[in-house]
Amino acid sequence: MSGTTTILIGAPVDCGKRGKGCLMGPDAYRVAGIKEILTELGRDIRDLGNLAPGPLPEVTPDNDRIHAMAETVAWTRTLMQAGRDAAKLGFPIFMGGDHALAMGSVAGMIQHAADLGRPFYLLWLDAHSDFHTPQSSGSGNLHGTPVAYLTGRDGFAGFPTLDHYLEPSHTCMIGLRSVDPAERVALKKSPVRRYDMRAIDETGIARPLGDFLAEVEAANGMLHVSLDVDFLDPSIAPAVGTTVPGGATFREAHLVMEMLHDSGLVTSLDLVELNPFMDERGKTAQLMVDLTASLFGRSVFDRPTLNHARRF
Ligand code: Z70
Ligand code: MN
Ligand code: MN
Ligand code: MN
Repeated sequence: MSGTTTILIGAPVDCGKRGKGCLMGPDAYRVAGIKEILTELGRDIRDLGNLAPGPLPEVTPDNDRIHAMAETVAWTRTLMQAGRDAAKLGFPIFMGGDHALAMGSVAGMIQHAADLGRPFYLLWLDAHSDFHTPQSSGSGNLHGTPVAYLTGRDGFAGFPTLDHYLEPSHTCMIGLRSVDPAERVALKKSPVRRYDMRAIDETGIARPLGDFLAEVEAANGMLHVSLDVDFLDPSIAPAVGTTVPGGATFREAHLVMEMLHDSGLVTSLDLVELNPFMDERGKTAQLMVDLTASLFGRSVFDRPTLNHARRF
């Protein structure tokens, strides 16, 4: 991980779906001690506080199912700029907020990587593929669309046009178990790498992740990790709007974070979909912070061999 400065960006985005509560996420991470825990791991923390979306643009949604498009566009602009600025100073952590925030956070990181002339990669840890366009989305919830937007799929008129888009082949989704038919059709035609829970059961989670990390390393890429609470099994992470059974276990999730740490490749992170209103005595917020600690190097013992990318 480059440098020691970590920039906490509060992104209380709550417009990506109808159910409310993700706006409390950033403060729940602070209460769970994100700053103190990362400080202990040697990071120099700057907390930018909670951002607010800019002025609402005049936009016309593609269809009347789409929920809160203007607000989502405003957040996308704000987070793209804030992320781009933060990435010049250190490692940005976007504390969500729902997954619609990734339209801005990841867009900013893509532009930052392009500024540096480095290839950009995205690891999407989620039960969902979030690969809908505004046309294919049945729910109209824009938190189900960021990967489609970021890879430059058609249908996002009114959203910011990007100078650089994400290469679909540089995207890896792990944890999938709720993919809608239209997303499945689109993914089938796309080189996005995707691993569902069956793949994890068959090979373990280390293999697909190790393969992807080896590719990022070979390309000298920058890697953004977008961690959706529902990647985790709801028994360990209940604080989420729609629970999907069969998620990653505590040990799988920590292993992912430990491997990411050892790879040294991760340059930015989203923590998304935490709904503290649905939590049980803060356990989900605490787990997300503990996983972040693993990503920043917390471990029981030092490992003699770094670079898990080559070990699986
Ligand atoms: C479904 C939709 C979704 C959560 C993303 C679900 C999207 N594919 N849900 N994250 N929790 O509505 O588009
Ligand atoms: Mn998601
Ligand atoms: Mn999800
Ligand atoms: Mn490539």
